[in-house]
Amino acid sequence: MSAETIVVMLAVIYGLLIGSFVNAWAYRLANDKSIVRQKRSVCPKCGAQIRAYDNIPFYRKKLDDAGVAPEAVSCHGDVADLPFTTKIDLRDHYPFGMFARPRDQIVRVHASSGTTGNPTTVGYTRADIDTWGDLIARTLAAGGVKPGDLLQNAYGYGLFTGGLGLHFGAERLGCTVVPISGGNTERQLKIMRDFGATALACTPSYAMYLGDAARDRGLRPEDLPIRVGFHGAEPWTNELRLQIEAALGIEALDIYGLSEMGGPGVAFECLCKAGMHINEDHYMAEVIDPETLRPLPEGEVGELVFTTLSREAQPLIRYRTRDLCSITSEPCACGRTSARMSKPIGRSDDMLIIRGVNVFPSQIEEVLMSIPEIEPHYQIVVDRKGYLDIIEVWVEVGEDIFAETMGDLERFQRGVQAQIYNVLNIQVAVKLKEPKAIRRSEGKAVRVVDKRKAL
Ligand code: DLL
Repeated sequence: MSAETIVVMLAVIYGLLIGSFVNAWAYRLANDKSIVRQKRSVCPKCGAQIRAYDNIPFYRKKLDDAGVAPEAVSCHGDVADLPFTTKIDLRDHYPFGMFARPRDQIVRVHASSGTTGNPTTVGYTRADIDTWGDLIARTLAAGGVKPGDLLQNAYGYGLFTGGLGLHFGAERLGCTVVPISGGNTERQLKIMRDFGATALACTPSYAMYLGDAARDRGLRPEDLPIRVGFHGAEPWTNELRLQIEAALGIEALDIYGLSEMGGPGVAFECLCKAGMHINEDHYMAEVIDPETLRPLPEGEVGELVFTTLSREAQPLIRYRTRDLCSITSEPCACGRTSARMSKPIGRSDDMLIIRGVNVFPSQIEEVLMSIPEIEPHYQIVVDRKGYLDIIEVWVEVGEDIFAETMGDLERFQRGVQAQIYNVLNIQVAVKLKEPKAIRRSEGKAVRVVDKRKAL
């Protein structure tokens, strides 16, 4: 073999080696998920989806099963192709199975009632808490609240997101917060006047209760320093708004949220009171038909579905809220450009909201069925006394129980009430009924009679 031939062959081999190296490098670049992800995570929608896929085994399996690989989960992908998440999914992964961050990065946990058994837990990283504070500050500012205002926070503190959610947001804005929590109306009215509260946060039913209580004590709206109230956690009407405004002499604004999305602050009303502005920089909203599960056009009433865009601890993809409402992107007179949701007009499941507390009839059934003296016939009767919801649980008991003394009967009744309280955290009145006293149904049993006015 001549020297020239050897040189040519070496050059060819060298070229082939270099070529395959360059190819492999180019291939790696094109396929390296971290590079693809870096590019994608610029878009918050993709960032959230990839965080969920990468860090939550539930989502990895769900998206894999649906044939939606992370590559397909892109800015250009249609969110309608992604599977939904439900409260049952969260309950099934109780307590921390839906967290995308290790437990030592979770700085807070809240919880809300689940359909049966376990509650659903909600985790927050430090950044999540900061974002939440920003969203509540934004909510309060939209109602004209400024640094230096004094917010009386009568939402319940604890696992419920209302109390602490409003608390940190108001501090973030620079308000003075009075963490009075719910109840003790006498003290609420005294503190309101003595401290000079200029803003109020509580459920709409409690705001009305406070208004009535003030009137009963001879207080006029102008005797109360409050200018504005932020009322949510339960459905309420514009008629009730007018009554709260008249009773307390305030602007009464709606605030919407749910534990699964982090709590209050998902959407808020501005002073135009023309629907709630959705914080679209943090939550992507869709309205779907609860039967076909297909997205509905703007303006049509359906079930609200959210995808979180910024939550680190618990990103959720297409979470079905079960709240029925419509969305508009028509400009608002306030100048904000975000889409607005209507007041929720009901739910597509059987969850009841009693004085702001979520109650699933199945939770009550679980308690009742664990008590041997109670027959499998019961009815939950929900009514409204004044502006407060009341709940009675009628249960059938065997003949023999009525042979007991009055004292024994009352003790039994109180025992059942206490067991329900332990699960629901709200007081219910248990009424013992004789056998066959509860009307039987030929079809579906009527377990819940909701006598509150249609919303
Ligand atoms: O209720 C969070 C919240 C606290 C919102 C304080 C506003 C103020 P959950 O206990 O998980 O979270 O209940 C969420 O309550 O799916 C709706 O059915 C209902 N809900 C919340 N806000 C409103 C509202 C809090 N403004 C569930 N209007 C939601 C109607 C509301 N329903």
